[in-house]
Amino acid sequence: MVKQKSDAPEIEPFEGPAGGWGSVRSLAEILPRERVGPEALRELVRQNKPDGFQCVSCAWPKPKHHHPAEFCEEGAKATAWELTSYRTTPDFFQQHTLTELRDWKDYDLEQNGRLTHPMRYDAATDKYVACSWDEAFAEIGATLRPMDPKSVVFYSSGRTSLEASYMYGLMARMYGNQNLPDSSNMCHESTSVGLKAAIGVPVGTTRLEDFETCDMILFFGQNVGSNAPRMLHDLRSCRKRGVEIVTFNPLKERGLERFTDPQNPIEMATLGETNISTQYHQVKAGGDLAAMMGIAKFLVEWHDAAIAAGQPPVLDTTFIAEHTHGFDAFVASVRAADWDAIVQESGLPKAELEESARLYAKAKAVLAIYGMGLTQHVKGVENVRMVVNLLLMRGNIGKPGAGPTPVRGHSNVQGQRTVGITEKTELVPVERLEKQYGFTAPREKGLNTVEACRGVIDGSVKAFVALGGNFLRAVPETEPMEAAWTKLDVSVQIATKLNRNHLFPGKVTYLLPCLGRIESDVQASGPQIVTVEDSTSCIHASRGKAHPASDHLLSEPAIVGALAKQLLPPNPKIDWDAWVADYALIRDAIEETYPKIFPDFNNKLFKPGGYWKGNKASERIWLTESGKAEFLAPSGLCATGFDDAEGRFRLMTLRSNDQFNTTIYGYHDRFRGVKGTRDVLFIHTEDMTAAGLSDGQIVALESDAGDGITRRRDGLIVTPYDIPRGCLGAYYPECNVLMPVEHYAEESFVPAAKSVPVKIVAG
Ligand SMILES: Nc1nc2c(c(=O)[nH]1)N[C@H]1C(S)=C(S)[C@@H](COP(=O)(O)OP(=O)(O)OC[C@H]3O[C@@H](n4cnc5c(=O)[nH]c(N)nc54)[C@H](O)[C@@H]3O)O[C@H]1N2
Ligand SMILES: Nc1nc2c(c(=O)[nH]1)N[C@H]1C(S)=C(S)[C@@H](COP(=O)(O)OP(=O)(O)OC[C@H]3O[C@@H](n4cnc5c(=O)[nH]c(N)nc54)[C@H](O)[C@@H]3O)O[C@H]1N2
Ligand SMILES: [Mo]
Repeated sequence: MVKQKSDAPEIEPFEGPAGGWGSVRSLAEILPRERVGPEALRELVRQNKPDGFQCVSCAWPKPKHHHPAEFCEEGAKATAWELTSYRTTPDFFQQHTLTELRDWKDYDLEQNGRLTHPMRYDAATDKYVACSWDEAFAEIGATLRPMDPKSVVFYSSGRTSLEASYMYGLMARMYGNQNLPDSSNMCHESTSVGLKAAIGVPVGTTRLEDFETCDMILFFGQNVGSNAPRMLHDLRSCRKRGVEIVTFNPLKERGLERFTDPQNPIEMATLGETNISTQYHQVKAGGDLAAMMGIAKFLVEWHDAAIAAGQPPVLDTTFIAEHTHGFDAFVASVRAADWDAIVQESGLPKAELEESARLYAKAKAVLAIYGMGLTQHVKGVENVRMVVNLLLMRGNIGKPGAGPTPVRGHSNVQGQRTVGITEKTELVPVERLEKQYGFTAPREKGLNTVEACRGVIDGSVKAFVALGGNFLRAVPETEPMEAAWTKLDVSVQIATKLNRNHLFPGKVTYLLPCLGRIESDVQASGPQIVTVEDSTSCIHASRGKAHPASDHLLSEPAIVGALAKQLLPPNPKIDWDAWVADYALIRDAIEETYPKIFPDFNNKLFKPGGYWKGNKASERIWLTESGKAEFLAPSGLCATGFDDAEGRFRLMTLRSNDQFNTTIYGYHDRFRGVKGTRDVLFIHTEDMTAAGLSDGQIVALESDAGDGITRRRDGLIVTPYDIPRGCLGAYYPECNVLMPVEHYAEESFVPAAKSVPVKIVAG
């Protein structure tokens, strides 16, 4: 593979819709880009179907009645990325030192292709060298066994199956810790914390069917066209029924504006398109608390007036009385909120908030869909709680067509939590595990992602095992983290492709290549399936059929099983080899640990649309402390957690439509009109002029967190854009270098990636 350069940058507005011919053309570029064979096309047809494999991209649910092609442009990219014909072989590693590879871009590292052999880092030559699996497991085991379990971290990224995740969490607990941070700690943990406290379940309450019965959608901070494009079909059907879609997003995201269904020949031929949002409010980054407070304030005012005039109530007083707690304190805070402050903090005129409140006041069933625009703020948990407040005011939880609908990220990130990947003791059935496996499980809370970062930096974390992901690149504080990584005693990375995390070795370092979910996984008992849970709590089987990228790959369950055998003394109650030989036995074990969630697990795997694990809040059973759904008054109106100051901007770190998290598929962000570069800085024209900058000028950003630490990102192209004043946009992960590790959401510890305090400096 020749290292590729990005093209000459070009930035101009994109006029087309989401989907449409643009996505077809994009597909026509992707498949050749990865030089995939005919097998990839065969696999695309099996994608997201009941006997096929579950897409390795996002967690959006798969419908019961699927389309002929049940994949989107992004799903196709993810499939092609995994089935690429490029390979990163021992020969490649012979030719490049890690020092040299650290100059490569994320794109070039992954584009180099699938890892083929287990590799050990050799400090003398600064290269990875091929080794045998036995050698790898033996040395990792010998190094980790005598270590203090508290100094070892077991990270996982949300793609890993339920089976591998269950084994991994169990292995960590038997080894002696709950240091199980996962990608969800950087993502929807604000949801898990906020919803659990408010309505007693850590997940959304809705399912795909609810899109058929809602009459309004509130849509906050999720970029559907790039990050969950299959949802566009559901939104389009909603629009055809006249459902109002009211969107809050600082940026005009194309998928939230217009969509042409690539699977609809008439729409494609006539260049027809569906308008998605019926109202679009360009709220300031961090301004949603204020915007929602404005809507709540209108509702309360209209309710008071209606009652005074003897008209029907605007608030659902019956529901509130029967099902909720904390209403009076919440309403007092709504009454006390000041309109000028609401307008100032949201960045939205009062009339716009009134328009959305009008629709909300008359809607009968409302879905509130949201993503990282709410969760990745210092007040991310309060954002989630405020969504719940709004829904509760009109009884919009626990009835058809209504409820909170967080859009999860990785394809099994929600499922990992379900089967024990968590640092929190209260989220695992510890006693059941102890009985099932005859050991004493740790009770001390483990490390989440932010705490793991602190531990790496201060040296208290001495070993790091990663089941997938690209931790170093995904977390804040890039430079100190990279420097500290090389002081680790052990770094074990289980991965499919080479990424930047792999280029920072510890003293003992292994890179272990695994099968991807699309590939055929044959064990002693025959071909295996794995399972995943989608964003709506539906569990699906996934059967990989593609030929593995190399004969030397092991599956994730096989790698975890082999590590467990090394780390733990023999235990008559667990036969790791038998589990690896037949994953149905792992599912039996999962069923034994979680009998209510997985009854008869092995017999329900292929249900079209998945099988639903149930959700008490959707039945209006509230598993909260008070036994009711909880209102909570927010502590303020601004979610950023820092004060505004002269020259200080709120930086949103964004995904393009040509990346999956730290995996960069290419340098085009079609919907935002950016071509050939990721080094852009989106800025309002007036902010640009006020700062004396010009279009196309190269500048740098510096952290303005007031903690005395210099963090800097150079080489950004000033790009005037339709973005609220005082806010900036630039791409993740390149801008993580600007994020302080201590800038995270209160309670959930999610890094606050959507409002990073920065200032613009000369480039
Ligand atoms: N193709 C593709 N699919 C993906 C991913 C990917 O990288 N590529 N990543 C996966 C993962 S792990 C996740 S978590 C999801 C992420 O999917 P999203 O939740 O869509 O996350 P982001 O792309 O970070 O963008 C969030 C949106 O929030 C808006 N926003 C930023 N700040 C604010 C704010 O303060 N208020 C409001 N209302 N909006 C705001 C941004 O303009 C942007 O449109 O997607 C998953 N799916
Ligand atoms: N600034 C900023 N930072 C962010 C975010 C943001 O919006 N802004 N978003 C955050 C979010 S929501 C998330 S979820 C995290 C993502 O953090 P991670 O989940 O850690 O990162 P990914 O980029 O998804 O991981 C990509 C790597 O996973 C490996 N991989 C791919 N498939 C497989 C597989 O099947 N098995 C194994 N073992 N490995 C595999 C490949 O080697 C690939 O290089 O980043 C977070 N960081
Ligand atoms: Mo995520």
